[in-house]
Amino acid sequence: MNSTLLKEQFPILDQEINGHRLVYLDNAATSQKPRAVIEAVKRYYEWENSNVHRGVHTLGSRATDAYEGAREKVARFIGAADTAEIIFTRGTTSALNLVASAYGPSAVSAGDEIVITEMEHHSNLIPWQQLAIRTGATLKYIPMQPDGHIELADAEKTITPATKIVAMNYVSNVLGVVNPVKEIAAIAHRNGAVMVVDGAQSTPHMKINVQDLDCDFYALSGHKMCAPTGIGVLYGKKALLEAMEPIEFGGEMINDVGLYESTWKELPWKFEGGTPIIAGAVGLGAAIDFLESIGMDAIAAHEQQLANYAMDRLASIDGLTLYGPRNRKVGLVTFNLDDIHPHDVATVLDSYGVAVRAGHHCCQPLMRWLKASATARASFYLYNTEEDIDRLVDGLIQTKEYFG
Ligand code: 7TS
Repeated sequence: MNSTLLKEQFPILDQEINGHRLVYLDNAATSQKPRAVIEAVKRYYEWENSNVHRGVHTLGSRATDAYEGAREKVARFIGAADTAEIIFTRGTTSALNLVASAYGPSAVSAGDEIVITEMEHHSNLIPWQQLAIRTGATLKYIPMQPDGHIELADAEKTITPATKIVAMNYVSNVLGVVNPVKEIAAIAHRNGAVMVVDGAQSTPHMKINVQDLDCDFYALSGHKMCAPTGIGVLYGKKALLEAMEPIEFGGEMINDVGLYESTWKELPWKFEGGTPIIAGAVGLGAAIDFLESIGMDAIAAHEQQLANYAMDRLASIDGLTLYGPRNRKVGLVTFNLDDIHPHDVATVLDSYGVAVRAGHHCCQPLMRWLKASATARASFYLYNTEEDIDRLVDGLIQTKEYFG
C-alpha cells in the first residue's frame, strides 16, 4: 500500500492551508473522499437520478438498481447473511436511535438492565439513557481499566440475567482502544441479552464480519469511510428486525394503507420511510469498492504502523500526556500538551496546515473519567504517512515554544 500515491486520489488533500501543505488528521470526525466516490455520485446525478422503487421508467430502474446494488455491497462488506438485514440510515447516530426506539421498548421494562461503557460516544449513550429513563430500567457501566481497556471479567460481573441490551463501541473515538465485542456478545447471549455494536470507528479501519462477531445490531457511518455524509447503515439480525415495528411512517414503507390501519413492506424497506438517501448509498457503494480495492487488512496494518509511530514520537515530547493504551491497533492518538488548552493546540497546528480535533469528542462522561475537560486528537487514515506525523510533531514543538 502506497499512501503517497493514494493521497493523489483525494483531490481535497492537494491544497495548502495557511501556506503549508494540508495534513488532514481529523479522520475520526470524517474522512476525505476519493475521486472514485465523487465521480460515482456525479455519475448518479448525471445519468441515473430518479426516485427508487416506484418509477417504471428507465431512470427509475437505474436508480433502484444503483440503490439496491449499494445495499448488496454493504451486506457483503460487513459479512451480513442477507440484504434484508441492511437498513440505510443517515448514519450511526440514527441507526443506534432506531434500535433504541424500535427494539428497546419491546425488550426492556422496569427492573431490567441496559449495559454500556463510560467510553461511549454520546450517540451510543444518550439513546440508552433515555430508554432507561422511559422504561424504569437500570443503566449499568462495565468498569474500565486505568488505560481505558475493558477486562472480560468485568463484563462478566456487570452483565447479568436481568440485562436485556449490551451496547458498546468496537473502537473508541477517543482512546483508540479496540473492544472485545465478540467475546462480550457471547457473554450477553449467555445472559439472554442482545449485543449492539457501534461500528462508527471500526468499519472504516478493519475487516468486519457481523456474523463472526455474532452481534445482533451493528451501526456504521458512511462519511467516516470515504463515502458522502448523510448515509449510514443499521445491520440487524433478520429475526429481530422482523419482530420490530417501524418508527418512521410514510411513503414507501407501506404495503397497504387503509383509513384506520396499515401494513408494512417487508425488510428492509419497512424501516426506510420516505425518499431514501439514494445518492449517498451510491457513494457508499463506490467507497466500499474503493476500500476493497486496497484491502481492509492492508489499511488496518498501515494504520497500526502509523499509530505506533505516532505514539513513539509523541511520547518523546516533554509535557505531552497520552490517553488510552500504549499499543495501538487503530490509527488514533489522543493527548494534551502541558496545560495548553487543546483548542489552542489545534489552532496553532492549523496555522501550520495540520488539522486535528480538539474538544470533548462527544464523550463527556469519558472526559470526566479521564479527568480532562478536553483533549486534542489526531486520527489517521489510509492516505496518511509518517511524514504527516512528523509535521504534527513539529507543529506541537512549535506550539510549546509559542506558549513558552
Ligand atoms: N459513535 C462513535 C464511536 C463515533 O466516533 C461517532 C462520531 C458516532 C458514533 C456518531 O457518528 P455520526 O456519523 O452519526 O455522527 N464521532 C465523531 C468524532 O469522533 N468526531 O466527530 C464525530
